[in-house]
Amino acid sequence: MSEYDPKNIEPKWQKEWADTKLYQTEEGSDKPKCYVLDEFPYPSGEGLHTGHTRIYTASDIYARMKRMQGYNVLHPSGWDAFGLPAEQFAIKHKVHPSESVQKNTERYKTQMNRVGLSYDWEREINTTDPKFYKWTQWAFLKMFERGLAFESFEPINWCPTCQTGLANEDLDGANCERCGTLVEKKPMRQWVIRITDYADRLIDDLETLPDWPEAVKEAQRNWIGRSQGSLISFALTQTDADGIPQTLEVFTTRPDTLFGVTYLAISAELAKNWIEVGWQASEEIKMFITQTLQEESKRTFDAEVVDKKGVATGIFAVNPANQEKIPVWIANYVLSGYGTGAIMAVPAHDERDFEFAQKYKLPIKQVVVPTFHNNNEATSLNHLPYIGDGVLKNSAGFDGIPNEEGEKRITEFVGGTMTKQYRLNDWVFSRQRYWGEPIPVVHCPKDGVVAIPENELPLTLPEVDSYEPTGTGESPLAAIASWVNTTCPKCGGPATRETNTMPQWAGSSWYYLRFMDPHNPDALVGKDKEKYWAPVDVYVGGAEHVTRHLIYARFWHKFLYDIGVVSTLEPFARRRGVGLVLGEGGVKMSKRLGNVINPDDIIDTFGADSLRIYEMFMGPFGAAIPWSTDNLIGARRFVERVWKLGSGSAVHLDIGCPSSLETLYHQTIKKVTDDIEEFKFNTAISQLMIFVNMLDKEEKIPQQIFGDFLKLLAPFAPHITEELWANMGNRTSIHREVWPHYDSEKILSDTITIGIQINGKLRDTMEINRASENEEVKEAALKRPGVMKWLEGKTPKKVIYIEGKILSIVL
Ligand code: ANZ
Repeated sequence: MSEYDPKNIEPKWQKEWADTKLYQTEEGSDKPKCYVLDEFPYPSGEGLHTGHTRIYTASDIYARMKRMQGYNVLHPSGWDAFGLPAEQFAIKHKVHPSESVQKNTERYKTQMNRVGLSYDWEREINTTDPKFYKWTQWAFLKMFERGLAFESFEPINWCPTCQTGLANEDLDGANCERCGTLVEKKPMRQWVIRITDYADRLIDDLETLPDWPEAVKEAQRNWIGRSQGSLISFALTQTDADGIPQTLEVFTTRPDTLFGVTYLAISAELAKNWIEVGWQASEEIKMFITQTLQEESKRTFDAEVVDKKGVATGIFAVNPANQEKIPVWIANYVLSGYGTGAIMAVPAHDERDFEFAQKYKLPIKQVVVPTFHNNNEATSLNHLPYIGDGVLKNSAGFDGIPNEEGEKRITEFVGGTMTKQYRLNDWVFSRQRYWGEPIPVVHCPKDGVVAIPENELPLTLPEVDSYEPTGTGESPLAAIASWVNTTCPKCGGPATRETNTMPQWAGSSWYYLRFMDPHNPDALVGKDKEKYWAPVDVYVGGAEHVTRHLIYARFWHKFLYDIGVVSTLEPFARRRGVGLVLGEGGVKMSKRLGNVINPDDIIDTFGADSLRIYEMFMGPFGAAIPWSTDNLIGARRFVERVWKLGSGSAVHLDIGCPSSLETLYHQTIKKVTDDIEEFKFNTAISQLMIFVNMLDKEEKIPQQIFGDFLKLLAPFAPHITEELWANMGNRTSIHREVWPHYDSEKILSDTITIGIQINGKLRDTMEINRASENEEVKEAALKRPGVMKWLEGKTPKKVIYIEGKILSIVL
């Protein structure tokens, strides 16, 4: 029997699989399809990390099982290679981004192959390939045609370090998500996509996704932030003064509290607009505005916590419900980007207004009282602000009605309109940087912004000498006169090209469609192929993409649906999220801490199969888990045991299945199948471990049983299983075998096998009668020699028995 050495096994099979195109997707197959996708990587200079391999191994296991179950599986990968990081890497290392992207993707691909991932590389795509981004540009032009992509001059987030405009999704609180710099608001020309037109559908269609984790759906709902409310107009009194409008409109989610309004408040930005059109504000007011605007980004993100400050304008408004005269204030907690930038303040029923009113001694008028009549009544009546429901009082003809009913009635009474507001902003879609898709429009002095004709796509990114940001708010492309100066497709006169580029989220918003039909020169995706493959059946990725990439991609998909390119309303039927791989001890892995684990090193020392088993066994797939070299060694030992079993003399050809194995055999097939389907890889592996323990005890193992065991293990450890399978005399790959079936009648037996864990590690297994009492099981377990040797005479701290499954001993 030879020693187990993955170096003799793994590269050999990887080459064989590549040479025989074992994982190639079938074209025109009449098998049912299964599209298994993981978020394609951004090929950074650092290479693959263990977080990548955790995701990719999981989707690989799933794809491998599905292939064996008879599905035509699409399991591709590629490169999300445009964007700031690639460009910054290039600037730092003084190479053209296309060169470093090329180098990095090659390294990634080699690494991915060393892990034994079963991608169909015939379908590899790269977002920076003109053949790919032609279709990113094409989709943009379709949006432009329909008025969804437009030029805007609103102030946007500007990162002074990255020297580019950013979307809200690119921020981490008030800071640039990439470099951590506090962003500024900068008015500048930019391209924007009207994603807010899709806000309702992006929320409502989440209901059609039962296989998405509820937490992900909730995060999306919050990000889109839909509020139902009313727009209500207040007449202003000093309308003869310059710059002051006749009426002020507010957005409120609580029109029922209109009789309780004691002041109005406007944002500093709105006040500044009034001054710009002629309002003669006092020096004190101007100072307040300047100060508040300086705190802009802090206010935008911490509106709830910001220290409330304000100044009275001297202007008054009339409450349309009761004709009361109320003052208009400027307040720092009123934001310009939400609603109308003006609020009606109801201190009795809103925390922020309450705090403000107390500070500036403004009246507080209660108009909602709780309806319950219990002991709490007195205290809750006196406790303001009261933000709950109840009945109206001090509200003239509406007194005594439930406040919810008052929302509509009071809005109608004052001639307001019911409406919705969203936290989601339109998508700021231009970057003042080099390494992105050129935006395919020209600026013509006569015809304005004109789309370039479709047959001129792709509009390729020209070579530049200097791709460093200019810092002027212009992209480096602006410096290439020969590229910039062109003719207008409409009038033929001189025109200039748009020099901003698209954000790094553009290509990833639709790339999953291209894998279905990667080489099609005539369409983004062919109709038949889309019909067959869509939607993606399982999409695996990280939590950081829940409110960015996943919202952008869902939006892009819905747009393509509207123009007839795709046939499904949603791109991803099922979403599974991975937990982080932390450094040993539970801290984040980072270069700075020097605790980054490189999968190449692990493969060199332990082999890819052990890495795969370890990363899947480390804990529940969605949980953040610290790296543990001890447990990695445990995974390697398990792989070695399988090797010993398979290359020893126990496996026999012609014997029947001993009854001692039969039940566990069927149970194992069921458990592993169900667990892979549910992404419970850790428990699937522990079942396989239990089975190996059992096999180990047999003098003779029927070949068919051992073969089926190898098939169940094959998705997890594709190399060793292929080797042992071949050693059994098989001439075709185990990865094209049929997945084992279980007999449900044989699963229920009087006896079951449970695992015994000691300090979290599986040390023994035990057969028990299904009907055994829990205490009996614990007692029996502690008397087993295989357990006692670990106890070393000590009494365990805790013995936990999870009925029928596992007994866990804590020392
Ligand atoms: C009066 C009122 C009474 C309000 C009450 C709340 C409670 P969401 O749920 O986030 O949509 N608001 C409106 N525009 C604002 C802005 N630009 N900056 C800061 N606050 C703004 O919140 C909507 C509520 O937030 C609105 O309803 C308004 O205050 C405030 F008992 O109007 B409310």
